[in-house]
Amino acid sequence: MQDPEKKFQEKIDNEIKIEPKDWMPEAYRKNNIRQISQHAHSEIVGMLPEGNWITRAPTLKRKAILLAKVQDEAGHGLYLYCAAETLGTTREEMINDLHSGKAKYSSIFNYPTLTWADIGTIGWLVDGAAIINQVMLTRTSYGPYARAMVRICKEESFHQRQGFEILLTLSRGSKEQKEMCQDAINRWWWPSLMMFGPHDKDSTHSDQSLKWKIKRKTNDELRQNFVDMCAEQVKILGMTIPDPDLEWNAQTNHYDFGEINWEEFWNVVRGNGPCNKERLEARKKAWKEGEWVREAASAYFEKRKTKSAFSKY
Ligand code: BYC
Repeated sequence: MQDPEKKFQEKIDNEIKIEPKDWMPEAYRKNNIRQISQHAHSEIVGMLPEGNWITRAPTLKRKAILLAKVQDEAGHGLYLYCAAETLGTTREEMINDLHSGKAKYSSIFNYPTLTWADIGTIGWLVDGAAIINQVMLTRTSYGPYARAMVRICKEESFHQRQGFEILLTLSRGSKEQKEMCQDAINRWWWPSLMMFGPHDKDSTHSDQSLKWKIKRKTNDELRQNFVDMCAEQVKILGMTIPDPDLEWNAQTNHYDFGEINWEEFWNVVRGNGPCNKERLEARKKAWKEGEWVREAASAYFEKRKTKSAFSKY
């Protein structure tokens, strides 16, 4: 009989997706649960900074678009929780880990949304960074995660365009609107670069994730793709990126850019960013207040099960 680990690696090498009932190394299962649940939490916590602006969006049209975007994010979180559940964890375990601080979510959602331009900037930069990362994840080796990513990426690219369009409108507006636009870009630029995680040399999971094709590119490679994309797009806005070291390098065919403040990154990841406490409190409150809905849904499910069992006779 063939060694299961060898068979598993052969599948990965031959681009055959790993499915829930397939044999997999325990570390592969755990690494996927970690990443997928962290991703799901990011979608759900990511609804909070934008949700803050639903009642204050400047027009009815903007309000409807923002509402739809935030609802999409709830949907993304749900597909991802379901994908993680296929690996043997439960929704309850994942939520408990988020609430206890054991599970992480993206550092970016611990920054405040101070003006309407922040909503445009989140769409352009945060969703932009998410797409660069997630397009690669449509080819991740775990089947349910890869399939969830295909759908999420389609919606995400619409999100990015709507964000850019908000900024384009502001960048062509009054002096105050232009200043608001530049100020939001200044505040969100560096935290957006941090979304890709630590430098490759400091990444804990990269080697294993690359070997198992959970990740296809490294943190630094994806970050570079993002910088190259934004450095061009910002010209259309007539705005600037707050980095004096940002410069085209004809030798590497990429933009050079300045050093990230890693102390700030780890501080936010460890729970001490500007909004960490507020975000977790909001999630805990929502979970508690939704208890009766979960109970009612379970009771309805049980009732339907009993009914259909009897309807056979
Ligand atoms: N924030 O070994 P590493 C979105 C942690 S977009 C917090 O390189 P890995 C959305 C990392 O977990 C955002 N923690 O890790 C957009 C690890 O700690 P643990 C969500 C971070 O996994 C708009 C340690 O640092 N996207 O959803 O190989 C609106 C060492 O890192 C961060 C995803 O989650 C960070 N930025 O690479 C609404 C994409 N970076 O776990 C929603 C899927 C690193 O050992 N995830 N850490 O305690 C990934 O692609 C990878 O997990 C990462 C990190 C690139 C993020």
